[in-house]
Amino acid sequence: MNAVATSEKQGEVGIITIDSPPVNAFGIAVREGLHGAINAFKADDTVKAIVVICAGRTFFAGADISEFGKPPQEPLLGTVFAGIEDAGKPVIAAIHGTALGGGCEFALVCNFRVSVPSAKLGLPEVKLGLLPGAGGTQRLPRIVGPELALDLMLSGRQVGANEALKLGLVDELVPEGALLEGAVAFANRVIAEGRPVTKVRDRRDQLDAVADKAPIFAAARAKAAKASRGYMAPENIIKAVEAAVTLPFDEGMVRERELFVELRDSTQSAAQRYYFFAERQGGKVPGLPADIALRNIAKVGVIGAGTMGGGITMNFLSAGIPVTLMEMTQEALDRGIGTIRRNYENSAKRGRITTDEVERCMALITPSLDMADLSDVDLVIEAVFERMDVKKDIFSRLDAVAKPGAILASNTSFLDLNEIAGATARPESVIGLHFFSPANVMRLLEIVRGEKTADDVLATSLKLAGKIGKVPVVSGVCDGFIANRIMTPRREQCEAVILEGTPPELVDKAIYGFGFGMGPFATMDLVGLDVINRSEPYRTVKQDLLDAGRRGQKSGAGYYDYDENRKATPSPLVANIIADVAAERGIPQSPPLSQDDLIARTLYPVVNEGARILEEGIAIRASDIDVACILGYNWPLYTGGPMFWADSVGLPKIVAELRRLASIHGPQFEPAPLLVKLAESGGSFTG
Ligand code: T1G
Repeated sequence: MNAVATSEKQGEVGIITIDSPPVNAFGIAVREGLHGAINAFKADDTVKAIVVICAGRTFFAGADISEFGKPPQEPLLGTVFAGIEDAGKPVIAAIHGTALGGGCEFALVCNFRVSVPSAKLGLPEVKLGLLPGAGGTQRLPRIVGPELALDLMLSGRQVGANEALKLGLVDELVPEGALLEGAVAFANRVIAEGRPVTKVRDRRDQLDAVADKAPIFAAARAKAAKASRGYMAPENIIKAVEAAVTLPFDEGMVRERELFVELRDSTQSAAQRYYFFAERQGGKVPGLPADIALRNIAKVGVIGAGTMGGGITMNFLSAGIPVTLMEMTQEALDRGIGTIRRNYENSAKRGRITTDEVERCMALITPSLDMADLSDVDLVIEAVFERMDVKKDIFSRLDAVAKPGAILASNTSFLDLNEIAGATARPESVIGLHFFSPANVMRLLEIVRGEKTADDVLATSLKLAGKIGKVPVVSGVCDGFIANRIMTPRREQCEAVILEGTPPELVDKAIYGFGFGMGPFATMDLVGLDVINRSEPYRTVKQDLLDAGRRGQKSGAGYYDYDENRKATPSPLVANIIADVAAERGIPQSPPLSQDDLIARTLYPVVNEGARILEEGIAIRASDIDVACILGYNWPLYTGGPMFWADSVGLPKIVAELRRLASIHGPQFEPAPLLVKLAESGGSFTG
């Protein structure tokens, strides 16, 4: 045993308590302590049953993700679990909080599981590019059957204790706050009743319940092909469950280990484990005192009830924070509030919230047509037109009515926040809160720190981000902040290469094949070419298409032609327009680029922009850039984001290609000094 594991006896019940903040992950200290304690009780004949419980906020939350990639240290989790299985006496898992991954697998090794009703169990390894590698793929199907086991492991979703009880994942629920008492009482009953000590490994009833299992696996593969295109882990999970239903347990465990190691050693899993921590780094700002006093945000004002203002409002309503929602006209206000209600009602129809919760959220809205109504709120978020004159006017008037200490935030997506702050007498209380549309769905929140933004305003905003379920990334002030700025080169290069002779459908194929949800031209057709149309000082394909009435899918034609089912086909007319524009602009033609060359041409400049964002101090760390791209632009998670991906490609290779592109297309491709420095020194962005 050791500091994290303590043992005590209550009568014939041995109790092992593990206390390893923050989440009792199975790090080496926990494994050593638990293994030692189990062995001690195994050898103690006065102990007739063992209860394992965790202190703090949760039962074991799984393996210690930070230990992956380091040399494995005995006792491995498998060794600890073997000790449990061979204890020769009943072992009861006492569950609270979130028994996840190895924590859930631990519970499955135990002979019995008791839980408080608020606890949740799950096998989320797929989110880390892994599979449950401590017997979960072999034991879970033996309890809930292969079909539900596949659903739980492929989705990584958690199940509440009540559902777990129904599924047989938990044997008994005990009252909240009385977990240990309940578990010990359960143990004493097991002893008194002389209950047979069954092992999950020996059960086959659920495996044999369905004779023909082929359809189960076919359905799982079909679903994974859609939901997890490009990810390795789902197929390995499916293979491991196939082993569970076809092989004896021990052979199934060997197969599970093979499939787990393949994933553990993959770049995809390294990327997804990196991302797990990256999301949690975004809210950490060097130099911000941990004990800084935060401003109290009890009431929020939102100016603008349009798409963004309405979505922003919902974040606060759903977190139980009242919002005064202000618009210029009653009609706009009614429309905005109507959209909010419709959104909530749609969620209720899908069973995501109850109708009571819809009404509770709607009751938190105070409609307003007068800025004076914002005099009692603690934070105002402006979400109106992206025009500096409009924003400066609003902030100047807002400054006059908002109470002292109120935070004034802009949702601007690219305007200069310092200039906006300059329109007020409280620049220290001005900050950017850049939500991504749809604001009530997208988890990314870029928190834009102005030159004069006070530390407590920044700290308050970071805390608030967590309260409303957002993942914060702190950005300095520049055009486009982090996500929009870094992804601009991809749009620019995609639009450039079609003028050089590579058709849009090949560009879309490359970007989609890399792992983005859609190619850029298909996306523009989906969104509508007229929705975001920058006016350029030269002729563009996009403007020609708009002039020809080709506004995208909604008009039956855009970069592609669409049939009545909106099936896209390349358009000869578009090809002619592209050739025309290229000729008029004197753009040299070349054979269509290969898929690899298209990825280099369109995404290496994104990496280069990321290096510049770091050099300028706009982003605090490379992983913040990765979080912003993955959450803001659906950059494929299994690559880790542009900066992690660049490290996996190799920075010298990227520098060489950028220099080659610069020699052909001009200095905009020249690699940033930081990128060159890291490439030449063998460094990395995310190492
Ligand atoms: N390993 C290491 N650190 C972890 C961790 C883990 N498993 N889980 C959380 N942390 C850290 C986290 O980085 C943060 O640190 C702090 O704990 C609080 O986390 C063999 C191979 C448990 C639901 O995937 O889902 O088991 O930032 O901010 O919102 O088959 O953490 O404070 O320094 O998220 O209350 C499987 C991952 C692992 C669970 C709590 N397990 N964790 O959420 O707090 S692989 C998981 C979570 C495995 C086996 C396989 C959540 C949480 P810091 P937090 P939270």
